[in-house]
Amino acid sequence: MPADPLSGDPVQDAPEIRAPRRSAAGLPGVAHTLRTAGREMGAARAARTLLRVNQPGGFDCPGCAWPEPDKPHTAEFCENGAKAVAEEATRFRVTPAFFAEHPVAALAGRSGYWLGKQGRLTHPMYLAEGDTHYRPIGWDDALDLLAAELRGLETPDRALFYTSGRTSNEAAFLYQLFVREFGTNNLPDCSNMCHESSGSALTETLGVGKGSVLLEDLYRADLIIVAGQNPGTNHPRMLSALEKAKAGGARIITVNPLPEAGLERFDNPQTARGLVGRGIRLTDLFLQIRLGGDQALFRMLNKLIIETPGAVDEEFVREHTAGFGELAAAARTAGWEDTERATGLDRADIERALEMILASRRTVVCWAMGLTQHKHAVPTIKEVVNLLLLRGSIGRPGAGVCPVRGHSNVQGDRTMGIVEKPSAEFLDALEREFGFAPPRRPGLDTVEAIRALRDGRADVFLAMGGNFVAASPDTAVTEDAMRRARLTVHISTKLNRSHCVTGARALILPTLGRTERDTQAGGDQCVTVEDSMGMVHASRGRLEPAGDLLSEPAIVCRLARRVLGPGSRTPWEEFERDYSLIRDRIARVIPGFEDFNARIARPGGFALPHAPRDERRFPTATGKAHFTAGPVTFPRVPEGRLLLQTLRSHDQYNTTVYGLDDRYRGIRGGRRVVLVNPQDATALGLPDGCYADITSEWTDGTERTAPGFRVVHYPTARGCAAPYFPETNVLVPLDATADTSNTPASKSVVVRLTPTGQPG
Ligand SMILES: Nc1nc2c(c(=O)[nH]1)N[C@H]1C(S)=C(S)[C@@H](COP(=O)(O)OP(=O)(O)OC[C@H]3O[C@@H](n4cnc5c(=O)[nH]c(N)nc54)[C@H](O)[C@@H]3O)O[C@H]1N2
Ligand SMILES: Nc1nc2c(c(=O)[nH]1)N[C@H]1C(S)=C(S)[C@@H](COP(=O)(O)OP(=O)(O)OC[C@H]3O[C@@H](n4cnc5c(=O)[nH]c(N)nc54)[C@H](O)[C@@H]3O)O[C@H]1N2
Ligand code: SF4
Ligand SMILES: [Mo]
Repeated sequence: MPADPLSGDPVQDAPEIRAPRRSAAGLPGVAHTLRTAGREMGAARAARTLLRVNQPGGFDCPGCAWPEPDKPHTAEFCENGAKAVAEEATRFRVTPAFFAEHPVAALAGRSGYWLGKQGRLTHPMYLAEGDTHYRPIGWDDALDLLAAELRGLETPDRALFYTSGRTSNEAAFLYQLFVREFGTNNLPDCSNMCHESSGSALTETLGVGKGSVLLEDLYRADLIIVAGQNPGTNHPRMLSALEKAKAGGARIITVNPLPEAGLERFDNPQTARGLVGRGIRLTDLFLQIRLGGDQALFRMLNKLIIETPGAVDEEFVREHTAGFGELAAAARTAGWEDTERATGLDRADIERALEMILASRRTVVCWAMGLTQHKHAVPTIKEVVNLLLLRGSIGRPGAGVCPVRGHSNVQGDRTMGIVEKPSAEFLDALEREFGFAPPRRPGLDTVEAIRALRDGRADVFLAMGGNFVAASPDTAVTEDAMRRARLTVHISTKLNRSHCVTGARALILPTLGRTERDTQAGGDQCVTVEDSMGMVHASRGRLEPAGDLLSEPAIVCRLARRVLGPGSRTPWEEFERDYSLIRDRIARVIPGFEDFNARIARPGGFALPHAPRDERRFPTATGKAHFTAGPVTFPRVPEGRLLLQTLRSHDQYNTTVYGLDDRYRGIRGGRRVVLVNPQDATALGLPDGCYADITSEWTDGTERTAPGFRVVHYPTARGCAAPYFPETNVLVPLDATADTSNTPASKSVVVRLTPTGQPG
């Protein structure tokens, strides 16, 4: 059996293939939830803990960023939320004894799945230069060591400060404050690989880089378009919201190369009918689009809207927008032949979509990684905005843009200033409040950070959560780059690959998760998060901490005091003692957080202001919403090649693999599968169940191979293929990124499949 060149794991994990399911959740989902949670957490503890997810006084689900409804049920979580909780609240532990037993080189040979299953990190650990094992280190020594390294840098810009999106608002605010007081804007984050394209497109066109709808808007919509998103797996409770919207008369168009289980049918496990019945059909029109065809689709729809008398909301366009003429001129040139080629859709389907759009006064478009991770992601999302502007569906109840965010607080982290290219207003506000001059030079994003490490322009890499080497593109290049660092440091809850592929020296700083009690000198603390719809609320964990852990805010405060010394006027010690003092400062720096402490006392929290939604005000340079009209593009794929997207199975959270099954897609017991349209597979000589190597071909002539994937004949769009990440990140070239947002284009990789073995 061949070994994976990076992990050394056997690559043929012999997945079993069955027919995909058409509906999501229902009884199998409930059974699965209880089984997983019980195994990791123990049955009684699991039951007690899960009852506090998303409840007032409880903790925020560490899964995705989908908002809670105002009046929660007693069981306000989904199967994948329960898995996220179980993964964090597991009984298993990675102790100093574990590290004594396993050399780092051996850990680097294990799969991410195995590493994650070992349990929670319990002690700070240090890997000295040339040493074979991590050894325990005290908190003071660990932080002294890191501080000395940072202070010794030639310039603060030689340090990189990554953030993943689970970090609370309080920790994120302190972290960026420390990093800027230290003197750099090098704050790459997971958003750079995620919704950066949405932020870029929305800021330019609407003036606010966030979604403009609340849950109530979904319930009031006439039409919801879900493009490039798989909510059944990644935002499961969105299906309950879609169900409710349908009950209120909404229709749903799904745009996706894959027929995804939940969007087809949904068995709501919180209703008796959903548990035992056949579920409700959610999608009214399924547009099985080719990867990367969305810009062409939306441009054609916009052309048809403009050409239909009375279809454009002229009053809205006149009062609130600029650039209509340019869009109208560009749209005129859109032709059916090109549109059909780009989208793989036929004219009749697009015309049916048009009818549904024209019949709707209140339209919401939801999207996720299917739109953001393409070379032309930003213009694609701008084309979505064009459609909503043409119809006046921005700043009207029941209508708007809904980029559905990933990590549970990734949106909040951005609001708190985790951004490598901060606005001048934000820096001015920090300067006023804290009395230091923040650096004005733009910092490095994720891809630029990898280049800096690769090229010897950075020495220290510090991560607030996440699994940078596994989540980032071009695994071989990224791992090589990381090995060139002088010191790599991870503030983490669970063991992962980033702890095994390190710089010359490495530290693991174990931290509290959402589910755990956070006790400081000032008493038990809560933190806050912001969901995908800009709702902010408190989160309070109750479980006993898993080991000798410090909270994320405490780690930042203690590090900041060591690095900045007495010269810092920031009251780091007080911030560590009492998080409400951090919130008082947030309230003074970030608009929308006035009376922060008082307002989180209210169950459900509060909504941040959103000018386009609340008052049809567009804080762009011109004060208007902008139509945009760039050229339409789509990925070209040479003969005999396929266009590959890398996506999530139902049994993972990004790089955290919960299990080896993708129940909805009929895959069991393995992850190295690639879904291919049966006609394409047959034409390429790839029988169902055969094994193949996947090789990506990049424009500079370089090739990258991921060996040993089982080919699954699957009803995806023609010309397209889909395996899971992170195994296939090795195929995504570092330079293959979206224009403007620099997000890795991990949903459009040109590949060829080379058969290596017959069906087993
Ligand atoms: N259980 C679970 N929940 C999660 C996560 C997880 O890993 N596991 N991750 C979290 C994070 S960080 C994020 S960002 C979100 C991700 O949520 P999603 O974006 O739903 O995640 P993906 O699995 O990447 O799925 C992309 C979807 O877009 C479709 N797609 C791909 N390319 C195209 C295209 O060109 N056009 C169109 N129209 N569709 C396309 C795919 O077929 C797939 O259905 O989920 C969050 N929630
Ligand atoms: N090919 C490909 N690559 C992708 C994507 C894709 O679709 N295709 N998606 C991209 C996207 S959308 C994203 S968001 C990124 C995700 O990139 P990351 O956010 O970097 O990765 P995760 O796998 O979510 O990080 C998991 C680790 O976070 C740590 N952790 C968990 N909870 C906590 C906590 O509360 N505090 C701290 N300090 N640590 C914690 C644990 O140690 C765990 O191992 O991956 C990106 N990479
Ligand atoms: S939808 Fe997301 S936030 Fe809600 S319970 Fe499920 S994983 Fe957690
Ligand atoms: Mo994400």
